[in-house]
Amino acid sequence: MPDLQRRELLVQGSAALAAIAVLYASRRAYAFPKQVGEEVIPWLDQPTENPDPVGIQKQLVWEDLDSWITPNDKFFSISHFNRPTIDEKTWSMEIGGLVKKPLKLTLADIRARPRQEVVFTVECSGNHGFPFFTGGIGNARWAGTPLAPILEEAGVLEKGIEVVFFGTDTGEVPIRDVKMQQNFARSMSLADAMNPDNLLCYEMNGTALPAANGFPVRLIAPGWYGIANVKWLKRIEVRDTRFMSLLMARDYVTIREEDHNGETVWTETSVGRALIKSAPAKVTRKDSDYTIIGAAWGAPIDRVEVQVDQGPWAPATIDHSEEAEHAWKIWSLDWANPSPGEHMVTSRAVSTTGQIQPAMDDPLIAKKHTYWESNGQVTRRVRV
Ligand SMILES: Nc1nc2c(c(=O)[nH]1)N[C@H]1C(S)=C(S)[C@@H](COP(=O)(O)O)O[C@H]1N2
Ligand SMILES: [Mo]
Repeated sequence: MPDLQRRELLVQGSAALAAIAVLYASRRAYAFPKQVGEEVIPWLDQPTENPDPVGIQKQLVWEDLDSWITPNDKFFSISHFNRPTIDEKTWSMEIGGLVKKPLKLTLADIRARPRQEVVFTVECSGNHGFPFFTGGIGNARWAGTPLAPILEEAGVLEKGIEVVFFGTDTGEVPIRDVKMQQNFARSMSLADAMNPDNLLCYEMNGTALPAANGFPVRLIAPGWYGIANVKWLKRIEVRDTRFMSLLMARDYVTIREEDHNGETVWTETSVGRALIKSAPAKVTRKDSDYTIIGAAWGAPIDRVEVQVDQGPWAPATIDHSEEAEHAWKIWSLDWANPSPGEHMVTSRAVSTTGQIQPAMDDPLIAKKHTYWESNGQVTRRVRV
């Protein structure tokens, strides 16, 4: 699009936004808690039956979202292999590979180190990639000790560029006719691993990590998709080449068609950092007042806009009562006098750097051939 035309559209766009802000007066500053006499209207479109109730547990039921922090007993969990039960008395973790001084840490050693907390929304990158998988997300206060000083203490050697995190869980990994029993493993570049936000985490919302979420110790990598947050840690290893495990280089790979001057280029990238996203959580009714409530995450969120049916995008009100850099933002919008019948509700998040959550027909989403990184705009159907 020529620059001038684009600018004109943007100007018109913001004028339109101002006009409809009056139409949808966003009076509700706090989305939670539920107000007296408020009723939740269930979405007409519901996820299909979970085909893997062992691997995928406790998905978020969006209509039930009523707190910024997701309680542990309602927090989703994913396991690709088995779900190990670990005895903390015999458990310890090694930090080895290309380091001057390999370390072995018990849970007590890790707990004795400086404590750091982060409120971080974990989303599985496959969330919204399948009709049965729309609740692979939760927000928790994680506590542990920073990883970087431990790597520093071990002393990464000059040629170390990659840090591999091995879980205790194992599963069968096939390549052609070769089958191997391997540990769950994911890696990060040394620079990414040294991020001061990364935690060797042993606590979730004030209690020991639940078994499903990685007891006794997991990696918490704020700003990354769920897959990077390796649970049931067993060993951390520094290596001198990129690590091409199942979950780095074959599964959890995003394959896209990109257009480069009329020619198709196929890109294949390993899922890593989270992407900007939002979703409507629920529509509530109190007497004749309707409210749309939702969440936005994956990038520093500037604003969220909501579209009903094919109408204009209306600015939602962000609830600033509970916020953190790596946590979802809860938003709401008063929906004045919806006409009786079925409606479609779509949200889109805009980041502080002007990134907009892509529409489902944006080439970023439409030309993506794999499930992961499904951060396209979410549309829900509701009858009022
Ligand atoms: N060891 C290990 N870590 C793992 C997984 C796993 O199967 N094994 N699943 C990953 C995936 S795909 C996701 S989305 C997150 C989910 O974290 P949760 O189970 O605590 O919600 O854990 C990640 N860490
Ligand atoms: Mo995941």
